[in-house]
Amino acid sequence: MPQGVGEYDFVVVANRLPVDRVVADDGSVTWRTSPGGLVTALEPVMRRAEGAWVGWSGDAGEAPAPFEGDDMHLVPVPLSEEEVSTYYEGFSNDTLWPLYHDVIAVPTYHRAWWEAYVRVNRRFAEAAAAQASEGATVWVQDYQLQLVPAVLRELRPDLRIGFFNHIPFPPYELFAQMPWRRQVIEGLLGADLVGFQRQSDANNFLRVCRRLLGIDSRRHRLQVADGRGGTREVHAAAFPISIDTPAFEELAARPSVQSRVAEVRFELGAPRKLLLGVDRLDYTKGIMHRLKAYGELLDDGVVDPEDTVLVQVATPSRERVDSYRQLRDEIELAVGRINGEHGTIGRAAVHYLHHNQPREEMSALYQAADVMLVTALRDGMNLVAKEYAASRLDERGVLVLSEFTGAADELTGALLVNPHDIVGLKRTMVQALEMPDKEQARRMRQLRRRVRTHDVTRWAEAFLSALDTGSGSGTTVSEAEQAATAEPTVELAGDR
Ligand code: GDG
Repeated sequence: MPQGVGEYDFVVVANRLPVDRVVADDGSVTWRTSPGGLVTALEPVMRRAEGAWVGWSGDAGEAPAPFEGDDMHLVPVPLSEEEVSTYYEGFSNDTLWPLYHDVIAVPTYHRAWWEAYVRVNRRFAEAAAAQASEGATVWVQDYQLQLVPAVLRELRPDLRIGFFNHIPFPPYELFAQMPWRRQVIEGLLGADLVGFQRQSDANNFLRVCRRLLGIDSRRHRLQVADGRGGTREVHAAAFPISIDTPAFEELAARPSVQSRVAEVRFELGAPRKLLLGVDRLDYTKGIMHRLKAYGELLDDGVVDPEDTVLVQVATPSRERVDSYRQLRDEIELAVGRINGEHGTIGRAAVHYLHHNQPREEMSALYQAADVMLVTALRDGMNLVAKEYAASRLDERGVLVLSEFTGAADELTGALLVNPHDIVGLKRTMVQALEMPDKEQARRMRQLRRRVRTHDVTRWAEAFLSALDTGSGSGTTVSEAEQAATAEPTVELAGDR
């Protein structure tokens, strides 16, 4: 009989619980749903499943006792101040995040951070093992918890374990930098199903397994040792995440949001054209490239600040990590320069908002924007691109979308750009600003069709049914693609 059997048939394990702590004036504590890509995506799934969610509350120190949230049992995992800085800000956000995003920033490798990562991953796995019923399904989320599947399997071989990676999975040549690369892969291989955003991410993972561990894969299946002298199968495939499309449509149609759309444009001085960027303030999002292109269009006189404005929402993120502080300074310097040169009294060229917007305001901004700029240098999916499409009930607006986002594989109605090519980006921005209504409608219909037929419910169902049956297919990797990447295994000293 497995140890520590709990009562929940479905358990999500994620770095964060989907809540923020709110302290009232009288000192009483309540919990409010918090924004963010992962929460936005899983909230509707959890509501239906009535399972348990294991995660960190967001506050360092002792964890609160488990409590009931909206139709789910919430199980806080404690992180000390030191672990927030080593496991979370350090290894997760300053080692893995830059390494998995094409080393746009230089990853930092610290042994003490790795040790904290191992310790905290074990803690999450133990907490999940204590909640899961006999034979339960456990769905582990994201790069902060890559060792959880293997620890969980060791503790509870009876479980069905899925892992979904929300961020890109890097090519072997970059992944190989990591001193603890074998341990990370072995951690992931504890799962029955490892899901990725894009086909190329799944390909990268399979290639890393082959080169580092010599594991052969037939189609998208890997044969790994089961620890009892036999083998078991691990399935790797792409499951592109999406949004709760009906909820975005309902929000967009609300009369209060509709009147806010007109108000936003009026408050911005009734510009002829409004461009919008919405991102967490992160170096992966290409905010500087976008500002550079926009600034040059103003300098060149191609765009007139009298009739065109850019609104950039840059939500605060990871503010204690150095590279994020530096980026904030760079962005604010660039915005200041553009406004200094092209703004007039009462009319800024760039409206920059560095604070969280309510959902209603986000919807109004999406609907007010003629051009949505998503210029990420690397992004697992990018939900903002999909939210923009879902919000455009009027079938107007143009999405300028980086080819380095997962969303670019699906949103063929967008104008695709390489954000590093500033000339190309400027040209595409002008094309978007000048696009006739008819072409806007044609392209927007494609975008909307895609997000309506492929919403977050479908994503979760596809993943969970593949996990359940072991036979399901995400977007699987063809044998031809795998053959094209066949390479020898590397054996280097120090890999253990
Ligand atoms: C990771 C991956 C992947 C942002 N500002 C506000 C706000 N948001 C919401 C957006 C959107 C979410 O946050 C951001 O999601 P993204 O997908 O754009 O990016 P990441 O946060 O980097 O998410 C990403 C995602 O996980 C899911 O797998 O797509 O590639 O990096 O939903 O709307 N929401 C509100 N106010 C804000 O100011 N209400």
